[in-house]
Amino acid sequence: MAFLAIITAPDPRLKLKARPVGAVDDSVRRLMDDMLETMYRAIGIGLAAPQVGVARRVIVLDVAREGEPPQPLKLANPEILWRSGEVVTSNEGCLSLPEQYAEVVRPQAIRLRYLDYQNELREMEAEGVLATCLQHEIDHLNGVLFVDHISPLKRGMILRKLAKVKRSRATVAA
Ligand code: GNR
Ligand code: NI
Repeated sequence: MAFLAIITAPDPRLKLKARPVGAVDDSVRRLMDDMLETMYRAIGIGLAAPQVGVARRVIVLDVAREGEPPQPLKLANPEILWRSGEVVTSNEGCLSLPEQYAEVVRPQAIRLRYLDYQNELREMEAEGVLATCLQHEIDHLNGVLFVDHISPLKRGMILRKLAKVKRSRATVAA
């Protein structure tokens, strides 16, 4: 297992459309395992491969709450088959937009198809926090961040703040 570096915005790699994997083989399984360890260490509930610089359609999640048994999920080539008409608003954060949060409206439930850790084609239905997190991760595979779902004014405020933090860190490092 290895910890991977998480990319933060602004970075062009977060805007790319990731390519599907051909199959979930040993190298994809290693990526999934490393991503899950990286996600747990960063105290996130999801992580998409583009966030660790890999432009492939691979995501991991665990939305179990503290004290509950872990529920790790490792998915490749996830594809949303159905979205509920009902929507919910959640306060979202992102490991690639550290310490930034905003209310995002998304379908409350979804049905999706994906390849599992054994390379089996599966379908699942999700609702609530899991559905929100799955949609957030699948967005990453399409180069979309949660700030792309909010008003341009709020998006600008968050992205400017992050760029400023990055500039000041770069100055200290130089
Ligand atoms: O850790 C995370 N929390 C979170 C909270 C609300 C909605 C989505 C998320 S996903 C995020 C981790 C992350 O950046 N995944 O891409
Ligand atoms: Ni994210």
